[in-house]
This record gives sequence, C-alpha cells and structure tokens, in this order.
Amino acid sequence: MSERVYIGLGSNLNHPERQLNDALQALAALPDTRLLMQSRFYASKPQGPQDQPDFMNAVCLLETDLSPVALLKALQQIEQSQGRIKKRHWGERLIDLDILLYGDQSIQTAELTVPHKEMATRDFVLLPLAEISPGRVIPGMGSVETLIAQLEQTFVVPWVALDSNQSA
Ligand code: ROI
Repeated sequence: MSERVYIGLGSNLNHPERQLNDALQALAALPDTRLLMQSRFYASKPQGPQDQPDFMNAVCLLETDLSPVALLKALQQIEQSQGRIKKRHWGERLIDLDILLYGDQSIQTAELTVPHKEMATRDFVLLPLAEISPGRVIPGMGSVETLIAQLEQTFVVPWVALDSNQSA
C-alpha cells in the first residue's frame, strides 16, 4: 500500500540550490515512488551555531510503496552519494533529508522517529510544509498554521532565483 510522505530538505554548502535540485531528482527516481509536490526553495538563518552559511530549505511530498525503514535507508544513500559531510553537531551540511511525516503514522524505533521530533519548532520546515499542505495536522502536535503562529520569530524567506539562466 502506498503512503504519502513529506520530506524535509536542507543544505548550506556547495551551491545549496543545486544540492536541493539534485536531491529532488534522486527522490523522484526512487523505486516505487512518485514525487507529487515540492515547495519553493526558502533561504533560512541557521538554527544552531550562527557562524555557518545560511541554509536553503524545501519540503516535498512523495507517494511511495517503500516502508519507513526502506525509505530512511534510501534517503541516507542519497545523502551519501551527494557527499554528506557532518562537521559538527548542528553544523553545516551538504544535504540533509528528513522524513517529516509518513502518512498519519507515529513511528518510534531506535532508527526513526516520525513525526520528526523537532519539526514543530523549525520555521524552515513549517513554512514550506504549509505552502504545499495547508491545514495539515501533525499527529500529536497540531496544525501547521497553529505551530507557525506559536513561533516567536521566523528567519525564513522564499528564495527567488534572480536570473534563471544563472541557476541552471
Ligand atoms: N538550520 C536551518 N535554517 N535549516 C536547516 O536545514 C538546518 N538543519 C540543521 C541545523 C544545523 C539544526 N540547523 C538548520 O540540521
């Protein structure tokens, strides 16, 4: 049975918009998986240490027959193949792919917690999610709009390519 799955994407190294585009292509090419929607790209201030570049973030919606664990492994493979480097906790990264929501399932295993634990307080997840899934209720947390209203501040703006030829 296929499920609808929301994935958070983030990058702040080596042409983040290219990293996000590459990851979206790789997600669309996963077996038994379709890429149904993707948000705009958002520029965001880092949560965590401030002495790192701003991030580019997005959220996409997949429909997949992959199990949660199979999908997690697939995301880790995409991260590895794009060259995941993790320099420090809460530090800069080439590409980070997180399972935010897997249908309306709550999953708690050693490897995987869904809904993603920190999504309720992450502006860089909530704003793009609200764009592609307005009214979405996150199990145990509330609606995406309620969560956004509870943020003290947001540091996220839609990112616009000034010259589409340049970003190609
Ligand atoms: N901050 C922002 N703005 N975007 C991210 O994707 C992101 N990812 C992270 C940490 C380092 C916590 N901060 C982030 O993993």
